[in-house]
Amino acid sequence: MKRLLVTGGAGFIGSNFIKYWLEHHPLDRVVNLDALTYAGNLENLTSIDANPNYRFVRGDICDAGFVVQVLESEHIDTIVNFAAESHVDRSILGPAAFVETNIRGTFVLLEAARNYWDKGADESRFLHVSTDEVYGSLNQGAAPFTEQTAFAPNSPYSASKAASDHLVRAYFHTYGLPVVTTNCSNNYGPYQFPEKLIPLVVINALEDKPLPVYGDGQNIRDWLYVEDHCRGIDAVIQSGRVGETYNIGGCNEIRNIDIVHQVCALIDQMRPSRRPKAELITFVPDRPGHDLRYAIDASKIRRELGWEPRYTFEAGLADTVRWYLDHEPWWSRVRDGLYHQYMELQYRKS
Ligand code: NAD
Ligand code: TDX
Repeated sequence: MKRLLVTGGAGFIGSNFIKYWLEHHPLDRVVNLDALTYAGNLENLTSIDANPNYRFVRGDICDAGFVVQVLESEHIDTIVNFAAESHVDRSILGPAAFVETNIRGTFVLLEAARNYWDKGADESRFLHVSTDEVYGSLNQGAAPFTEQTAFAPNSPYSASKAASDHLVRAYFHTYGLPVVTTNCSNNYGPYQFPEKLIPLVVINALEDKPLPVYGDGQNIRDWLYVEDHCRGIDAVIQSGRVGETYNIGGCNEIRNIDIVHQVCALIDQMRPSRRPKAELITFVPDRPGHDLRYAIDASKIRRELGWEPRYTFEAGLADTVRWYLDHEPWWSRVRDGLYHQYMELQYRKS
């Protein structure tokens, strides 16, 4: 039986992960430590509220005293660090929070784990959830990112994640902390906050608002259904080699403009209206420093741990669009006053 501390468990991937974990490892205990920023939402977890093996604690990963107290009182043996500021556009508008949570927060967690596990925790493990964006941008035709690709982050977000990955690596080499890092490509699926491309486009299309495509829409991301990411993290927790990093990706490169067209076609089909949704597509000024292309070589995790994505993009995207159609109260509620302020600031030039 494991005792997990999941940080950032009220966000998109963290909440999917906690539900995945309790379903597949029902005897384990999961403590969810989350600050409930704009991106954290306990509504994502109502289905497990009553599970006696689950507990939510509100707190900040930068608060060392609080983190230590949770580790000790819950006898944590496994830390899964999702907590982060995660949106590239927000990091361009205001990078300070990214430095604070992503770099200092990870440092605080590492220090707390080092001190706590030094007192004798067997079988302990610190899994740091990171991103493919630390590797920078690929030109067309360049080979996908491997675990050996040199870091070249281009946004304040990716730079802060790269810094945290370096700290995690250093805690293994210097202190022998049992760390593993996963670098995953773009996730999509239920409960993703509607500032990210896919949910933003779905919701704007449903409301007949412009569908903003940055630049010429030719940028490419490698999309992975969130449940496949959760299974990858599970495999690395169970059997990943300590001190290693594992790339996780869908082998599924798609141009932004094609994604937007696919979302429009799904909505036209699932909720027919007089005007095809693709008519709402609006090209808007590009994201500063916009990375052209990400692509993951996931052969290491496939070879060592037998992980492979199970969802095709067609199936995953259709499920996702259906989920947003069926969960209007969820996305209506997460769009509070601060969300509208952010949207105004981000898309004001459009
Ligand atoms: P998210 O923004 O949806 O959720 C982040 C969560 O962290 C929220 O619940 C928020 O309240 C919490 N949080 C933020 N600051 C905190 C703090 N100081 N202390 C405690 N909790 C705090 O993010 P996501 O998309 O679920 O991403 C989760 C992790 O996965 C991040 O580390 C991100 O870098 C990484 N990642 C995301 C993707 C993706 O496509 N979304 C891909 C690869 C890696
Ligand atoms: O309105 C938009 N229009 C647009 O063209 C938005 C929000 C995005 N885009 C483009 C920018 C990207 O090329 O779509 C692509 C995807 O954008 P995001 O959903 O913001 O994701 P991205 O910037 O690629 O980063 C995501 O994947 C890696 C996550 O937000 C990160 O947390 C993760 O590390």
